Order: sequence, then structure tokens, then C-alpha cells
Amino acid sequence: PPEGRVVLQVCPLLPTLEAALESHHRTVRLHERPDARAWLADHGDEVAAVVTSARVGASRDLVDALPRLGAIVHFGVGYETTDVAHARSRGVDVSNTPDVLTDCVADVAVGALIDVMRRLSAADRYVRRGEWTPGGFPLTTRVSGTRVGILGLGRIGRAVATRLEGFGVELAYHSRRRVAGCSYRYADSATDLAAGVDALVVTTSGGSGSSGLVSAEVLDALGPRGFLVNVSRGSVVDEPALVEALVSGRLGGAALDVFADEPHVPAPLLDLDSVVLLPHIASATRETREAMGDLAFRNLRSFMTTGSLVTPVP
Ligand code: 8YV
Repeated sequence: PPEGRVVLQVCPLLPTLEAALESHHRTVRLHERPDARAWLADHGDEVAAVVTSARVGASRDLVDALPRLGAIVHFGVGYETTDVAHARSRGVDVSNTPDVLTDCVADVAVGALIDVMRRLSAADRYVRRGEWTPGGFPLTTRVSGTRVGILGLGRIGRAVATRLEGFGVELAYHSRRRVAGCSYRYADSATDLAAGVDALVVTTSGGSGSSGLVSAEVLDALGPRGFLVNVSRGSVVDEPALVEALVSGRLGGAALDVFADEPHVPAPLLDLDSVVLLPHIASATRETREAMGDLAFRNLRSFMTTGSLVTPVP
């Protein structure tokens, strides 16, 4: 087995990434060890790098238990589960896997938007229930030519917008900053954005800066004929307010790939045909997951051999 400084894996990862870690580095799978605490106390100073996923991250306690840690490598673009400022204060660099998942996440955002507005999943259930009678399925909402707001015009938001241009959609956005050279209408707040569109697509990053950004006020601004699509993080939306708005019909519909407490889905949503529920699959294609695994591994390799990461977080 490889020798040298330890690479610490803290959660299950893509099998091909796990295999690469194992064959090139002295890899320890902390999540599989019943004696994890004792192992950290005895061997914490041997760890050079942590490999984790966007959903799990590296806790402050973990970072504090690894005095010679130099890098935290995330499988995934999100890294809000790791306290980057704290890691940096300990001299630890952090990487993620941007770009390689942008297309697939944008594809799902557009697919989910069409699904919820045209009620495709609900129509499929209707046919399977044997209820098909001519004119029996309710009319739905047009997608082409409507107005769509993008909340968070980063890489993924832009990829969603570019796709929707093909549908003749009128685009607007709200971001922390106005994007230079962007021709889409800029809205000063999430509420202003929601008030002027038929559908709002959430593509902002997670973490404390965006927590609860889609508030009850934003949902009311979207209104009973408005739709919400979320491929970002459940934390961005006030989930109890969303459930309330959907159950009472104050919001037209929602397509959700992410939730506040995955895999828990609020029970009242399960009965609503106005809601599309997905199990956090926007990046989950073979092609994209392999590319994410490759990029995570390249970051680790680069750090272990040269001391620097390929795609450090901003
Ligand atoms: C993955 C994600 O599902 O990249 C992200 O931030 O949420 C998804 O691509 C996740 O990272 C896999 O653990």
C-alpha cells in the first residue's frame, strides 16, 4: 500500500474516486471507523489532506484535530459545509469542482421548470392511474415566451439563462452584484425580481449569506400563478413558508431538487401535483460525476505533489 502522509476521506465518495485515492495515497476512511475519535487523537498529525463532498464538508472540530492539514478537497461545487475562513486561518487551502457540473445542473433546472409549469410528472401519474379521459387533465401554464428570473447569476445561473433564451423567455436576475456586460434586466432585490416574473430559478450558492433569501415575501411576490425552481440549496428558501404557500395555493408551483434537511421532504408536499420533487440529482449523470471525481482527484494530486490546488475556492 502507498506510504507517506495520510489522505483522510470523511464520507462515501464516487467509487472510482475512492479507488484512485486508495491506489495512490495512504487513505484512511474515517466514516467507516468505529474508533474515529481515537484514531484522530492518535494519528491526526499524519493527515495532509481531507477529501469530502459538498454536502458533508469538513467541520471546524475536524480541522482543529489535524495540526498538519494543508488542504480540504471537495467533491462538488458547493462548499458551504466547510468554514473556509477558519480553515484558511489554520493555513488550510480549500478546493471544489466548478464548471464540470454546470451543464448538467442547468439541464435539470430547465427540465424541472418545464415539468412544474406543464405538469409533466403529474400527467405521467395521471396516465398510470388509468384516469385518462379526453379533456380530463387540467390545462397547464405556457413556458415559451414567459418571464423568468434567475436568483444568482453565476456559472450555473448563466447556463440556465442561455438555455432559456432558446425558449424566447424574457430574462431578469438578481445577484449580490450586477454582472458587467449582461443584457438581462437587473432587479435590486429578490422580492423585486419575483414580482416581475412568472418563474424564479434559484441558482445562488448556499451558506449563511443566502440563507432564507427566498422568504415568505418573495414567495408572495411570485404569487398564485408563479413558479419556483430550486437547484441550489434548501437553506436558500424559507421551507416552512414555501410549504405554507404551496398548500394554501398562494404559490402556483415549485420544482425542488434540494431541501433544508435532506433526505427529509416535508410531508404536505408529497400530495401536491403542483410540486415536482427530485432527490438532489441535478449533477448526477455518469459523465458529470466522473468529471467531478477526476477534478477532485487532480486537486488532491496537485496538492500532494506541488502543494497547490488546481481549483481553489474563490
Ligand atoms: C452533489 C452538489 O450532489 O456540487 C454540489 O454542490 O450539491 C452536487 O453536485 C454533491 O456534491 C455530491 O456530494
